Amino acid sequence: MADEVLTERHGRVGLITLNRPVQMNALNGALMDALGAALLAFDADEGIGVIVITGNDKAFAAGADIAEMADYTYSDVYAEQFITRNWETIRRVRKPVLAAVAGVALGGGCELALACDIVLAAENARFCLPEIKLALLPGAGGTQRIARAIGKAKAMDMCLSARMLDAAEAERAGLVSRVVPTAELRAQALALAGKIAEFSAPALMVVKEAVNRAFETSLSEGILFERRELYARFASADAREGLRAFIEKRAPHFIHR
Ligand code: CO8
Repeated sequence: MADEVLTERHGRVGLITLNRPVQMNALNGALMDALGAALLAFDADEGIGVIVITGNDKAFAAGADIAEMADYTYSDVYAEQFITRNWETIRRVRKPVLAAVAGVALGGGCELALACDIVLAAENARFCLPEIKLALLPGAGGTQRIARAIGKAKAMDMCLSARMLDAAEAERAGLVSRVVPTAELRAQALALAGKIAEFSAPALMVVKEAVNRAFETSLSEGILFERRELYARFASADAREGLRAFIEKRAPHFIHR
């Protein structure tokens, strides 16, 4: 099997590199299946705290593989559970997932970044949802996540006119959290992920779940969920250690329990 994704470990960070450079990392079924398997493997690995997904300098990913989709019929996509089969995997990952985006993040590539928890962009990053040019729509969560990420006006502009955002505008709009020099993207992504991965793993999972709850529920239900999770933290070894370490003016030693 070709290596559609490459995986590396950097301390407590699991790095996944999308690896179809000749096709600008177009997201065919094999790549998405491999990405899902790599995500689940890192998610189950107690030695990993944070997962980073990246591409290459030219392309994070240029979208769904157009050649693969060209002859799809309704029966094909229904039977194969297109999108559902491998994109729902991303939603099952409990650890923080950071997208490190250089070059183009188009269509499904932009949607993949949107499905991650933090998006770090290189100065040369470009974000676009050009599916309308193919008479399709951003169908891997794009219409829903882009509206939540950047608001209706810009979301409609991107989806209806295929307008491209450069890294600076994407940061202003709230699609990405930080912009870094292109040559430093990988190092800065690993450094940020490494810093986060030192925090208590179960606390990170709870934070991710709680923030994501904000998109799924009312404010009062979300706050109730948050409060219960805060109470539950007091039953954890790591919260006890974090509080004690502060009082004792020393660095905490988390055991991820
Ligand atoms: N699918 C398949 N092949 C692609 C794709 C793609 N999305 N993008 C690029 N390639 C291939 C090209 O065909 C070319 O191959 P070849 O050399 O064999 O002709 C090679 O990659 C290099 O591309 P270019 O020669 O075009 O390189 P340029 O630097 O001139 O342009 C671009 C790069 C701007 C990325 C250009 O290739 C482009 O516009 N690509 C298409 C972008 C696009 O429309 N993406 C949206 C696809 S639709 C989609 O994502 C649906 C989302 C919902 C479902 C998600 C499920 C995964």
